[in-house]
Amino acid sequence: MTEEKAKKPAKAPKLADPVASSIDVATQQLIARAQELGIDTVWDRAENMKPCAIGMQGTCCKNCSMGPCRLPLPKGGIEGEDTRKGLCGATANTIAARNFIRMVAGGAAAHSDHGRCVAEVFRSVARKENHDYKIKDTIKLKAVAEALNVAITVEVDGEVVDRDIDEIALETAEVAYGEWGKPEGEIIYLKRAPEALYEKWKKAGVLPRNIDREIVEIMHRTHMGVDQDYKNLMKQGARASLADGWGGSMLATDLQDILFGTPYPVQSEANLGIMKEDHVNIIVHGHEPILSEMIIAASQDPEILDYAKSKGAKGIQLGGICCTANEMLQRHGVPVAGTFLQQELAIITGACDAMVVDIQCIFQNLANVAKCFHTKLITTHPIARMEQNNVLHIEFDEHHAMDDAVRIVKMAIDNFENRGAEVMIPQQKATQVAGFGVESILYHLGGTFRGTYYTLNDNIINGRIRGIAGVVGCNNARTRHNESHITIVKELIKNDVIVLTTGCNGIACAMEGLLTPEAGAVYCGPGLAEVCETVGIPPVLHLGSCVDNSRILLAATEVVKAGGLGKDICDLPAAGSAPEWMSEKAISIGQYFVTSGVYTVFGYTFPTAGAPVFEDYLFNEMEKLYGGMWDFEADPIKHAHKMIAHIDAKRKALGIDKARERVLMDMADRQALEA
Ligand code: BF8
Repeated sequence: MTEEKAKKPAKAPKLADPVASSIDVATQQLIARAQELGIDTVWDRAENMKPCAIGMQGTCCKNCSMGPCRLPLPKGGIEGEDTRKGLCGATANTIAARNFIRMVAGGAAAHSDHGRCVAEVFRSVARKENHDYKIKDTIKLKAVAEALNVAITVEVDGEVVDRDIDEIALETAEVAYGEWGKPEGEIIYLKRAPEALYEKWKKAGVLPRNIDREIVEIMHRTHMGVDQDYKNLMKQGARASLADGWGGSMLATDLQDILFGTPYPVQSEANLGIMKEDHVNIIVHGHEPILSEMIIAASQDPEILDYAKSKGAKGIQLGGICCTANEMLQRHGVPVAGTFLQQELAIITGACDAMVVDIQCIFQNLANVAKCFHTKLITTHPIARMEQNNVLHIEFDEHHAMDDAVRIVKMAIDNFENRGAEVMIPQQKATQVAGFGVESILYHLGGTFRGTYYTLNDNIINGRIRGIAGVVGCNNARTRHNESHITIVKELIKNDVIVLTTGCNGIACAMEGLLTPEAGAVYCGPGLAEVCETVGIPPVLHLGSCVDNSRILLAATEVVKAGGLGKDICDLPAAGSAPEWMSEKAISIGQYFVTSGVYTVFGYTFPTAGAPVFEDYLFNEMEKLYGGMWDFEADPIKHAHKMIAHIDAKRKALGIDKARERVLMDMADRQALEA
């Protein structure tokens, strides 16, 4: 290299175009604001670092130090035999399958370890070792106990009486906790699935034994020189995904509902405009409601509120980011500050007095952004710390949870007076109704007297509702923020497909105003609009955080049980989607949807494109085993229409594709349809 070349000044980093980065005006404004202040955000970094093409194709193996072995797909594809192989001889299929199921393991581990923490808190409450948390929902406790084969009644002197609730809680806690590592048997909740589906899993040999074992086995099988058959690798991927969806995630949801209350519809708001200039703003970010529940309680304490007022604030404004947002929203109506991609922006408002984080989806760059403002960035979880020295760590311990929460909230209040002049809170926020779940859908669509899913099924059979879509998942800085989420959801509801949402899709829909009953008349086809108006529900039902995708599995099971739409989840006119996915958790969720019989389409990119044979196995062959399969479509309109085409094919198979006279069906009518 010549001296002249070596001295060439480094190029200034490129800046993202705010309008091209997001469809949301508040987000655009704050990206521009960050650029004015010389602070980089995820969108700027995405401009300056392109992803590795071979990694994106799923065919880079770095599982041993002879590699990384990189097997890119040749331009124009493979002609004839695929002779690509790594140093050990691993084929593109083996490498892509290993990488894919390692993503399943990562996602399943994240959800399930979250579930384990909740199970530990629940157990400490049941053992009466903990006084800050209490059991809030004893009805749910009894339902969960029964699902875990724990008796809720007992015979006394020949008479069956209710069992003591503390005893039920204790036994439920022990049984639930055992699901992570019991030495024998299978995950108990698998029996909650439709019988036909359980039998399919049994036949395929994928019934998970316990949660931890299936994740560990993925790490073993994908170690250098172990499993070298992509079909066999995927068998374990399917098994571990079930351990997540019907195991760790479902237990997380259930135990959270028992401890903190089962969600019912609540009205709230969404987007960065929920922050208030004259209030202490505390943004809680992450996933486990164990932290956020206590922060909510502390910030509502009259003494703490007086303390905030004594420091010149009018009150305390809590807001959530990511799935913590969804947890606080669905049980308390706490407004949502933003999606995964908006986390840096909450600090860039200059009005965030504390950002409190626990686990998952947290950018390390928050620490760098916080350095530019007065914001206290507080990590709280022993497994999720940051190296930067401006980050405070207050370890949240369930045994003195309230004390920890009070300390954190007071720290935010004390920081209120340190705000600089650079406050810029965007105006944008939208009204939303969230907090739906298996139980509330039962009530809303079934009514007080018909508390079942029959009415929903009748409306599907009649054709008012064409089908059901589960649209979930992340944002991704490689695609325009929220654009695919919103385009796909609007296209679905326009075509009378009711949408169940969770995670960052739920937040995106809230920001767009799709989570209001009024959205029915504005965006829906005539059938769905009529249902929304009659029942008073939004066309997009927000079911919570990403672990709450388990609610979608159980809602689908309830639809099967109500009759008239087949005997298995794969018979339903239903489809799944993650338009802007980025996380390993999304792959695990997608896989347990597929293994449970759901046609599941991912947007942006698919991590197996470099191994067409393996990809074909996921996209086509898997359906023969489980009734569900993967698909990929980056274009949001085509993506929605692939889902609608699948829904229509299922309607045809059920014989409900022809326009019918709209009659309320009774059981005999439904049975006749099934025959
Ligand atoms: O678990 S949707 S970006 S926040 S991973 Fe993360 Fe994705 Fe958002 Fe919740 Ni889920």
